[in-house]
Amino acid sequence: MAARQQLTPVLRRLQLPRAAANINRTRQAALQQSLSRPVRCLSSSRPRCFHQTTAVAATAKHTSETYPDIQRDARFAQLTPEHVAYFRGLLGSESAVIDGATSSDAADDIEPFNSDWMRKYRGHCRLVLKPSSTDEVSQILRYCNDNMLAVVPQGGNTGLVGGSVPVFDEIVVNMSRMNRILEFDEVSGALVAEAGCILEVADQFLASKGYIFPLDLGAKGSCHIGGNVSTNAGGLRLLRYGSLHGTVLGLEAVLADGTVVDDLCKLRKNNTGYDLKQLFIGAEGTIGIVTKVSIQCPQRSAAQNVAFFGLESFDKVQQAFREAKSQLSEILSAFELMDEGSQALVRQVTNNKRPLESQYPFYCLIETSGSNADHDSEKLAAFLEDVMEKGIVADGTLAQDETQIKSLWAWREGITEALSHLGGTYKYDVSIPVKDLYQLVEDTRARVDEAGLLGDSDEFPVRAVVGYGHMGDANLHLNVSTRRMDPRVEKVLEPFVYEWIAERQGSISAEHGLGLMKKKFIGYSRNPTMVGLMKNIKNTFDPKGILNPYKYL
Ligand code: FAD
Ligand code: 2HG
Ligand code: ZN
Repeated sequence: MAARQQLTPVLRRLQLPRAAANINRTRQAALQQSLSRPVRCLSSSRPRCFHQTTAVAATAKHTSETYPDIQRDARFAQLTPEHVAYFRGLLGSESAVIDGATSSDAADDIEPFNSDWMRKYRGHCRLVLKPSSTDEVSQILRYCNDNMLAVVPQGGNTGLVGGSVPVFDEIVVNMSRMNRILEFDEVSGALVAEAGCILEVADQFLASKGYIFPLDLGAKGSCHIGGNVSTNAGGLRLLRYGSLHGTVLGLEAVLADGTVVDDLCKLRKNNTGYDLKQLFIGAEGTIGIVTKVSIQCPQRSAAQNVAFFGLESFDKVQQAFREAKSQLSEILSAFELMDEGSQALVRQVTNNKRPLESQYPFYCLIETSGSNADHDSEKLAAFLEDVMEKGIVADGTLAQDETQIKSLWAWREGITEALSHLGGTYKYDVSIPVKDLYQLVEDTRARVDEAGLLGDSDEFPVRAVVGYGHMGDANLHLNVSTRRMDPRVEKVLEPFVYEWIAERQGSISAEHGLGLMKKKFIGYSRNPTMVGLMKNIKNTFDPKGILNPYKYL
């Protein structure tokens, strides 16, 4: 707090008058001077430290109640004590089998595997299996296929579309015990690890070798790399490192009948027929269980810098993005967008001090990663100076050390978690041409408001309609934050949002996948021929349909 008071004048000097398009000479000199000195204005509280108690129900309604039109597939067998005995015999250790089928004591232990991260989807699973090897996964699936037992592959269970939990009594095959790092080539940067390895663990291992995992996201402390591959997760640095379709070198997966597909290539180049591994990237557990992943990891940058700034309009956000690409080019590693509504909710939940003195309709977070700290921070400061001078950015701050970098990132990474403390959230993860990106938030807000559902007091189900996301990838997260779930809200939002996206040839799922949530809506982004081809692929890999049934295919 003392530090903040002391340094506030520096911040003020950084701030331009709201309408300023040009900057006079004296001001320019002051700005130059202040930008060349690092700013210390950030909250000292730890990121992701939430004070408000959750308004979300401790347990969700069962999915089977919420979606009465989905019926249990009668072809699937009911679990019997004989089935459970087989799995106990196979997996041995007590902790590898959570059995709620033959014992009623396991109800509490099973619950976390039945409910998703948002507490929006909840299944009736009575058996959780935790294999520790590819061979065990293979034997589990072969047995399930022979006995018509349906299965849900599960990683860290952080998915946001209801794909990772059962709908009825499917068996959960949880991958958390297959968590070993198997190989790392310090020359090529190829990492091979088991699917249940936690993303942050893999990244920390790589940090010790001077490398970085080419994916980063807010759920890194819980999600698995197998889950990341299965959802084709995008995250915060796709702008720099590209999608998993490019960085995954190979994988190992087990098909529904127990066949092990060994495509654990460690080479960047391999043009030998169809690239079948690509089918598993983003398949969401519908065609096989990913057991191992081989991935190309880039060198970790020696220097990281972060800037956070406020802007008056979405038009200015687009201008700032163009300038960032041209001025920061090869060192730019993230360009993230947050609107004022999303930041107000983070503030409401965390009580943390805002990075900037005033409030603006939009904020951007820019990260650079390069090899020379001084050079990169000079470049970033010069960029910030330039965009402020041109009247594109109204106010900005540069992080000075690791703690400040983390604090600034928390204003972006912490949005999803903050909203989860405030009630339910309707989430739409879309990509559309950048020029239209924020219009969706405005149109949705107007629509919810017109329906009389949006307001500041308790009588209104919707608290706020906010937008944020990966500006660098034209990926918007439209979040409708509610005080309670209310069917009227969903009716106003769906299919409106999907129609809006389809009219602009956008994608109704940029990075989270389809899961159960978007099952009905796949047709807004994929034509019948493509959906038909997907079904053919599903039938080839999983002819009895035991893998993740009821989800998007
Ligand atoms: P799960 O949630 O367990 O499963 C997801 C899907 O993959 C399910 O369909 C499941 O059946 C399948 N699956 C899991 N493991 C396997 C396997 N080994 N083999 C076959 N199928 C499998 N996503 C992004 O893309 N970008 C983000 O920036 C991002 N940020 C997030 C921030 C927060 C706070 C949270 C809670 C989520 C975020 N997500 C994000 C969503 C989620 O973290 C990702 O989708 C992640 O990749 C899921 O990994 P998981 O291990 O938790 O998978
Ligand atoms: C993010 O970018 C994640 O923060 C989650 O993809 C987005 O909660 C969301 O809608
Ligand atoms: Zn995202």
